[in-house]
Amino acid sequence: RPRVLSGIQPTADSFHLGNYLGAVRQWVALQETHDAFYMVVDLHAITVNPSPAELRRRTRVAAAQLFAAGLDPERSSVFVQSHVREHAELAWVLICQTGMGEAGRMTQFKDKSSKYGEGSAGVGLFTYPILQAADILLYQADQVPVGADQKQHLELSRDLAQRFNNRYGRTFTVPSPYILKEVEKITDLQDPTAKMSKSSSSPQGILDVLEQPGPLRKKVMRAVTDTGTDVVADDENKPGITNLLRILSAITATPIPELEARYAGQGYGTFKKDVAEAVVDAFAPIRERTEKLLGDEAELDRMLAAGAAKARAVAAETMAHVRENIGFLPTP
Ligand code: AQP
Repeated sequence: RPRVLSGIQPTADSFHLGNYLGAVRQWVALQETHDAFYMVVDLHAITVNPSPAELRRRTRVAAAQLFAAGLDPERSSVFVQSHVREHAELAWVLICQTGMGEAGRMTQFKDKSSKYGEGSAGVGLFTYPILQAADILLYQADQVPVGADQKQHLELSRDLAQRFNNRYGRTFTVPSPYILKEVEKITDLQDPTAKMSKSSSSPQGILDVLEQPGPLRKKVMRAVTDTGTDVVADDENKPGITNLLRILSAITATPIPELEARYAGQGYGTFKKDVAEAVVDAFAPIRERTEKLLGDEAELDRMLAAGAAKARAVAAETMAHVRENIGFLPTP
């Protein structure tokens, strides 16, 4: 079976609809056909310096949501990144293979660092994509299911794998992105050209998986739509309606042309109501299961320990090859 790997940051109290449709739902589907590794990337989350209590809480909430969304601990290795020490170790090795200019071209760093003063963004934020390359290469992943915002980082992972293999002999599988065009960028409800994001969307622009039905419905009904009344997909002129069409299409597995035909002549109101109900119906069971899983922390931690043990076995093997190939003496 080909291997698939991906990760999600514990940087909020809930995942949002973009994380769910763009990433987590694919993860659940891929565990049926792939050897699957999925992690909560807490080493990435400390690039923005959360408090220890917040990080602990969010890491467990993130893990619980992954299981609640359908990841099966029998079929997927679900773990917390910091439980596998090799991530940090390989990141250092790869940092030493990366050019400053190459790292400096990453647009996510430019976006995220722009809110800090000149030169004040953390070095961790700068090296974030290199740690991400280590995450992927450690597991010899063939495919990495992500949203469109991760394309450039995946390209760096591929470059680093190829460079290392050329310099030190075949060590890493060169990974490919797995991106579903239809859901690669779910956008902010209030700013439908920007991606829905944990850190930059306003509360009105984001639909959280753990949110109650009332607020979810309200936000969809108040989503920015475009002038006109036709429910048709048109990225240029109707980004708001197009985003809602993509959401309804993905959740209900209905092609967009079929939705356009169904809502022809009905205006935006009925359509938005249906989108709201679809979101509420998709999220409610995940919320309920997440709450249940969080009610037994000891069991959740046991599930994560089992995932970490499976991950560690693979990571240790890759790291042993890296150490040997790069010329480190055998560990005494
Ligand atoms: N709006 C989106 N549409 C489709 N996919 C998305 N993803 C994120 N936003 C969208 C995908 O979700 C996965 C996990 O994301 P992450 O936790 O690594 O963080 P991110 O990509 O940086 O997402 P956020 O919400 O913007 O988080 P913050 O604000 O913490 O940086 C990834 O596969 C991502 O592509």
